[in-house]
Amino acid sequence: MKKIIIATTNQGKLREIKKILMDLPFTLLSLTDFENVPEVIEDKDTFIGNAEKKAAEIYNMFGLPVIADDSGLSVEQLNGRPGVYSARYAGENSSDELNNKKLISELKGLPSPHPAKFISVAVYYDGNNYISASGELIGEIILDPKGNNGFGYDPLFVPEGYSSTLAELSMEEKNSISHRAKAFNKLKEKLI
Ligand code: ITT
Repeated sequence: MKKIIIATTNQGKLREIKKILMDLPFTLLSLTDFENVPEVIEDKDTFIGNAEKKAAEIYNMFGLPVIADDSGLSVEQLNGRPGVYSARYAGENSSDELNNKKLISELKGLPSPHPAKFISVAVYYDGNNYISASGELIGEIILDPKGNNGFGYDPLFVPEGYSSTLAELSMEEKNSISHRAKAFNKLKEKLI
C-alpha cells in the first residue's frame, strides 16, 4: 500500500488526523516512525505558508508523500491572535497549560462573549503538486477551563450551538464538527 507521512509532532492532532484518514487506501506514517527528524521552523505568517513549508521539508527528507496541518485559534477581541503563533503563544516550547493561562489573562476584563474561531489548513505534497484544503470552527472562549479530552485550547473553546467545551466532547464528536475534520475531509475528497 502507498505510504503517506503525516507531518506533525503534535500527538493530539495526529490522533484526530489518523482517525479521519483511516479509510484511505494508504499506510499512514507519522514523524514518530522516523528517528532524529530535524525541526521544521514555522516562520511564515500564514497557515497555508507554514503548512506547505512543513510538507515540503518533510518530503525532501524522506521522499514520500506528505500531509501537514497548520492550525490555530483566532480571537476577535485580540485582533486574530494568537493565530499562526497559537502553539507558542506563551513563548517558545510553551505548554498547552501556559498558552491557556495567557489567553485567560488577556481576555480577563474584556466583555463577554469572546468570539473566536479555530482554523486548519491541510496540505498534501508529493514532490510535484501541493493540494490544500481549509476548515473553520466558530465558537467562543470561556475563561474557566472545562474537560480533559482533546488538546491545546480545547478546554476553553465552546463551539457555536454547544454548551460544552471541545475538551468535554469525545474525539468522534469533535471530529464531526472540527476545523481539522472539515479541512481533512475536503482534502480526502481531492485525493480520491
Ligand atoms: P506541528 O507543527 O508539529 O503539527 P504544532 O502544535 O506546532 O504541531 P501548529 O503549529 O499548527 O502545530 O499549532 C497549532 C496550535 O494551535 C496547537 O498547538 C494548539 O495550541 C492550537 N490548536 C490547533 N488546533 C487545535 C484544536 O483542535 N484544539 C485545540 N487547540 C488547537
